[in-house]
Amino acid sequence: MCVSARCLVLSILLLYSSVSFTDQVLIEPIVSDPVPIERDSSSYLQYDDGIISWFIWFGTYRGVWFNVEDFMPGATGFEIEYSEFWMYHHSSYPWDTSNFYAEVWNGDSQGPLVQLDVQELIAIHYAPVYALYDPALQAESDFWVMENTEMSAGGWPSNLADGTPPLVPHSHYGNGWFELGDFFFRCCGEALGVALERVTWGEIKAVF
Ligand SMILES: [Ca+2]
Repeated sequence: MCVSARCLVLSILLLYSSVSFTDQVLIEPIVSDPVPIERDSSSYLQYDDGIISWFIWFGTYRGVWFNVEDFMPGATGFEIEYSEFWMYHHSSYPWDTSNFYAEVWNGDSQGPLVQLDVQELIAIHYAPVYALYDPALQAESDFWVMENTEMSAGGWPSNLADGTPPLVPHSHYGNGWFELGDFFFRCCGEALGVALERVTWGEIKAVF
């Protein structure tokens, strides 16, 4: 089954239940983050635009490839304090389990290579769940935040995506890039390399 056949447009379904969708339905964006999150001064990385359009349960693994330089040019790595996952439960497509593995891997666009962490989380409908890392994970400048659904028989729990595809896809559903938008997988932490350069530059200025 193609990926679009397993994705549903939330608003259309909720507002126009008589619509018979085939492979794809026009996207009608709805609300942004329903739960504002208090964030500290750490760097918060997200590719999604905060406006939900899709939910998806295709694939055993679904992940977002983060390139820290998209957010902080010159960064050589990222110290991850927590990752964040947004799921969506629809009564017509119920989850067979709420449990999933939250995984972090080093790796670039070619795919995850070295696993840094795995934790079992319990998904909540339309609210964030977090994997906390103490001590923080030392990730390279390219890494993946992933949902592993192997506890489910059908790729559940389903996760959210926005409806604004980036020029370079960053969301992957295991068999290919999700080209309709960006998954709501995010992370927070500190960029590595950038601060050091600032300190070094400060010292140089002081000396000369
Ligand atoms: Ca987007």
